[in-house]
Amino acid sequence: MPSPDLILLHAPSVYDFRDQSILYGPVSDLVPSTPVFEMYPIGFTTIAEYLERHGRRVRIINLALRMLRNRRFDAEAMIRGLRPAAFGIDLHWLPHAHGALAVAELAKRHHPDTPVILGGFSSSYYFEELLRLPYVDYVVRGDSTEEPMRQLLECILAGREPIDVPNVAWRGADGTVHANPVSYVPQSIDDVALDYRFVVRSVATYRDLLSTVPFHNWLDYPITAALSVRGCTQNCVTCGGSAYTFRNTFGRTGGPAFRSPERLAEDVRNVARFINGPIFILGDLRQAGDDYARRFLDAVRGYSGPVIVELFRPATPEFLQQVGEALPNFTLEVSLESHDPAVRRAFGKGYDNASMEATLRAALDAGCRRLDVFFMIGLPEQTYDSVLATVDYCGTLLERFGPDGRLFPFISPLAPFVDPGSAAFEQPERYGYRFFCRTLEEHRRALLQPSWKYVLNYETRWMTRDEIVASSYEAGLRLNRLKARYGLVGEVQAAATEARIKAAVALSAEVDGAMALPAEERRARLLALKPLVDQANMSTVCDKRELELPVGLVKLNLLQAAWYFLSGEVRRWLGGGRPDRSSETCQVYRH
Ligand code: B12
Ligand code: SF4
Repeated sequence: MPSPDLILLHAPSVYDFRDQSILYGPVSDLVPSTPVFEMYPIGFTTIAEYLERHGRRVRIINLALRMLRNRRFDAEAMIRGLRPAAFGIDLHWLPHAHGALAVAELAKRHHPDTPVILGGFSSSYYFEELLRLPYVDYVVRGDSTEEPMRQLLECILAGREPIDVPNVAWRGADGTVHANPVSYVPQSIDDVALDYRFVVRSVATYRDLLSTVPFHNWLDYPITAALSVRGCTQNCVTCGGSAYTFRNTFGRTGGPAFRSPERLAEDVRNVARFINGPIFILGDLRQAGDDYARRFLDAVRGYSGPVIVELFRPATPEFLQQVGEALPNFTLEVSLESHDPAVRRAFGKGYDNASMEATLRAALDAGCRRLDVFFMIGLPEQTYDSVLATVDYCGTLLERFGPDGRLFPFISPLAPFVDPGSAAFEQPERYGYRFFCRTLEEHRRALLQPSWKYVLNYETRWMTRDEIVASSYEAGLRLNRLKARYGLVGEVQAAATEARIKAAVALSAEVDGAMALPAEERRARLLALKPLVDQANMSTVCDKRELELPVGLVKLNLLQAAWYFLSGEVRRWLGGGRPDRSSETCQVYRH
């Protein structure tokens, strides 16, 4: 088995989650991952594909997934046995603050001479704090690290300091921290690709399928995505991926980078050659202008597989008709955040209910297969009563649009963290937020708290942490009943969700009780609760399966995958490189 130049490791949120008793709560209900956040960043695949295209060997290891699937899987032993020229670890999502650092420490402990590189959005924000840790050697900043990583690897292999490599920060031999500017910020994403042949080849080379699987039940529900954009035109105030954060933290002053619409359409078709699951087109297609959206729809026209598109603002009936004609099997996702336009406006979205309701009507008329509508808890100006009024509004929407079962409302708390670098994190008073954690270390420690109430890094002027938790459970209960009434979930599933929420509420109270005990007693009490906590830790306020679209029985096209693997190898052997960079894919529900 060849020794890779770079091994990319994805850690669980909390490294020793299998031994800890933590009531995670509904922190990951609206994404495919479990609360372990086992999904690795799409960027792992674009980095790996790019480096391989430039002659390096890269391996991805999803440690989080391996640990989740097998209680006895020994992550430390695996790390000890690896021999790359460098380790790359994502601290992309802040909820990995504990796991990513623990894995970095293990990599350094067992391989003191092997450089440890951190990257991702949270690493970019906290790079100075990271470089004070003795087990972190480099941080690659920014939203586009493929080329900086290529140059950094060259330096590492040649034993040089990366003095002229853009976006890289590092600790020099004398312990001084150096930070090159984040100057590599490309304006197009046509030069990167999430290429499934990379994954297929990697599985064959390292004889290890599980390490590259993106999330827990992906093999049963292989949702993928096509990426239209890096950056965002919107300014949702709690989002660490807003235009504001991209400008201030990732050096993206010139606006988002887009993939050309024709390439994006090609991506959709390419993904479908391997995988029969739904494809999520990430980013509102109108972000780069109506012409971009029209060109994409023209290019993708006739693709008949399930495709999910998202809207960041209301759309015209004409636009939705065009989507329906081009993609006959489309699902629409839209985040209204709240029923109350004042709350929505305070969150950064300025549209009213009437224009969005007209959009929902038009989407149904245009033939969308499903219409997922998302609401959030923990927003500026949002009170406990306002959260429950949002659930009432879901009832109104279901009454108006719901009878044929295509409209699905979801509600979930903003958890566990308001994103670092977001407007709310940077100017808490202006937006009415109070933070319990500011530094990386404070977030790392917060993740070890015994229930999600204590993990939350914020409360608002309008809701305490207790109220955020209580309103989340109450809203979950009420929405579940509504869904049962409208036949969106079956009776058995609805009863199971109700029981799970009630159990979580009771456990939450038990944990609160334990917190009042002296340290030793508290530890014992929390450990005694662990079996119940583990049971409550899967989906909480809704069943994750509610988000799934039907997929066919044959989910992965193995023959096609094998053919691509072999054709790629033959081209490599003939020295022909890898001419056809194709599909950008990831796995998404709501962001
Ligand atoms: C698509 C998306 C998702 C998808 C996941 C896609 C995936 N597998 O990556 C879904 C919907 C599942 C998702 C889930 C979550 N997301 Co999200 N997501 C996004 C979104 C909209 C786009 C990200 C994207 O397309 N990136 C483009 C790809 C190509 O690049 P990339 O993966 O970012 O990687 C590049 C760099 O980040 C960097 N990099 C990343 N990792 C590493 C590692 C190394 C070693 C190096 C060198 C570089 C590096 O280099 C890469 C290549 O250039 C952003 C918002 C935005 N506008 O960006 C939020 C965002 C990233 N998500 C966020 C959050 C909080 C989450 C959740 C924690 C939410 C939750 N509580 O459930 C979960 C975590 C899921 C998990 N890990 O299991 C926050 C992160 C803020 C923060 N600093 O923590 C963001 C910024 C905004 C938001 N609130 O939604 N998300
Ligand atoms: S929540 Fe979505 S739309 Fe809003 S700023 Fe973040 S990435 Fe953009």
